[in-house]
Amino acid sequence: MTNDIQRFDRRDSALVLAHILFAFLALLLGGVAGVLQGLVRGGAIKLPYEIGYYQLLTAHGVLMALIFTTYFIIGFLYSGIAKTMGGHLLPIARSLGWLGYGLMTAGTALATVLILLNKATVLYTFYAPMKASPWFYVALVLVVVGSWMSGFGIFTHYRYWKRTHNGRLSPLFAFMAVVTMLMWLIATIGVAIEVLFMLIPWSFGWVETVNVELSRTLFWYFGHPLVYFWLLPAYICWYVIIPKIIGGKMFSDALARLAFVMLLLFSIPVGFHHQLMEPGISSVWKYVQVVLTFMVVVPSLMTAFSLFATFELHGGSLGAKGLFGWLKKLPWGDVRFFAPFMGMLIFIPAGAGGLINASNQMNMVVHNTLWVTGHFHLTVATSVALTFFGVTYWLIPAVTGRVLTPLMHKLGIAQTIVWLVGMFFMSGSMHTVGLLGSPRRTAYTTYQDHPDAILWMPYHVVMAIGGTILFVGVLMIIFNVVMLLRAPKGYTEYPIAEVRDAAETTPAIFERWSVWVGVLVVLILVAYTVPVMELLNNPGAGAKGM
Ligand code: HAS
Ligand code: CU
Repeated sequence: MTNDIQRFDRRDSALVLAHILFAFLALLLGGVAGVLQGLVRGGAIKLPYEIGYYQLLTAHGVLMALIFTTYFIIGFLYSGIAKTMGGHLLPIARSLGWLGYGLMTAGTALATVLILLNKATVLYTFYAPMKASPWFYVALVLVVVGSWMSGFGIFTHYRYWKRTHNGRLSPLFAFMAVVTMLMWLIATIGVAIEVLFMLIPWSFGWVETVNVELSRTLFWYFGHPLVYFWLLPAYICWYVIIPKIIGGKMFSDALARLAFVMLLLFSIPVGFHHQLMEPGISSVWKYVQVVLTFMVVVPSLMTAFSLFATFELHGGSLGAKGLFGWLKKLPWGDVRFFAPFMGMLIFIPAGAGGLINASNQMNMVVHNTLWVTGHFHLTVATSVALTFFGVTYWLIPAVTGRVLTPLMHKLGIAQTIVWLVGMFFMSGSMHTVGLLGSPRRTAYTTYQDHPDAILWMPYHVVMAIGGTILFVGVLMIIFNVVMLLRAPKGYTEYPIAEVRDAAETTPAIFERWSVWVGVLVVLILVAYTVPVMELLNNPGAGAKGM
């Protein structure tokens, strides 16, 4: 197909590459903070120059969880929009992308400087009443508004494509990119209200107090969809890219779109599952949101089903026999497959841990312990991160016109294995010691040699060992990115799968955005109106800050 050897427009390449490379820079800096804090907590080192543990923890969380992901995601989504919708970006979409990049980069630079100056040691969730320099919040606004610009760029391109294609069904990648960005836009309204109307006036000293519980509620209205904003692009890779890489076809376009619509609907009205142990919210509303949390698990189970079906059908077409015969037919030596597949595999225990978290009684056991830290190092730092790494191996050569060499496959597989080993030790001991009660977000302490703390210590040491292995993994992926940039000139495919012939046709209703946004708004109003009113009317809820 001529379309397949079409090269990337150089202007689009520049935009995509700028995002991807910035993401890896953030990963490197965040990784340095991560390994240091792991060693501190394990009791192996003390920090020099009055650097604080919580300062490093903030840098680690902000740079890895917020900055690495957001830049990578925007770069990836833009590349897929260009690839699947006309071969290049509309100039206006590209300009919005650059505008977003500029704003986000200004915000990131400002935030990083403030964290390094110890003026924003509030961790990546910046809970009040911990108070940062007001400019830290301004920096967050720049990052969020920047990401909106990129979202608008994607929407503009999508609408133009629909208009010029007689409203035809959009390519699956583009549909998923729109869902991801739509969810992001609606979710970030919550954190924007929190920052603009609560944290900024309070940190500048214009008002004296802040309603802590309301600010946390607004944060988690955003914070849960935030984790799905990381996951959905990984799902795009699993649905749209992986079937092509293994030489198979997508199981069903309609099922994939249904899963994404459900993820859009149920990702937002569920923030209370992060606040189950907090006072000020009545248990009725916590219950409602926990029910919706279990709803949002369904599209993930559908995703697991679709993936198994894709692998099975493909294996069957190659003559695989038995329940797991298809495993033998998968391209294990191909890093484009291997890294994301390991991400999928890890997502099974990672998701199971999420179900435990969401169950009120079990949340009492695990909340605020290292178990939760273990949970999100499996979800975002393994399932999502390994998928993004897997994408990088073909994305960089595809947009720069280079080849993915056999050596790169080997380096990539080695990197993946190092990551898995490091995470096995780190996240494994986090989960275990969390069950033994060891709190998260705590610097090195022996609690005056309390017997519990003595019990925890060996696990903290294993965490540090795992963290050190992971840091080697960070260095390896950075090395691999540099190698990709220096690979020989040539052609690398941008893999987009086709749907299998026997799949049902996709109903047009999936692209009736007004319907879905309407249903979503109703769900949000149901889940949040009453509890927010209660929080607003709570006298004495204000705190001064520290
Ligand atoms: Fe979570 C806390 C509940 C998913 C991230 N989560 C966090 C935090 C983060 C995070 C960062 O209810 C900490 C926030 C903080 O700092 O306080 N989480 C869930 C639930 C799910 C879930 C129910 N979380 C994620 C994902 C994340 C993420 C995804 C990031 C990307 N989480 C919670 C709760 C808390 C929480 C509570 C608060 C805890 C507390 O007390 O503070 C679910 O949506 C998960 C559903 C997933 C599945 C798995 C499906 C499996 C698939 C793979 C198929 C594999 C194949 C390969 C085909 C049901 C799709 C097969 C191969 C073979 C060889 C067999
Ligand atoms: Cu959540």
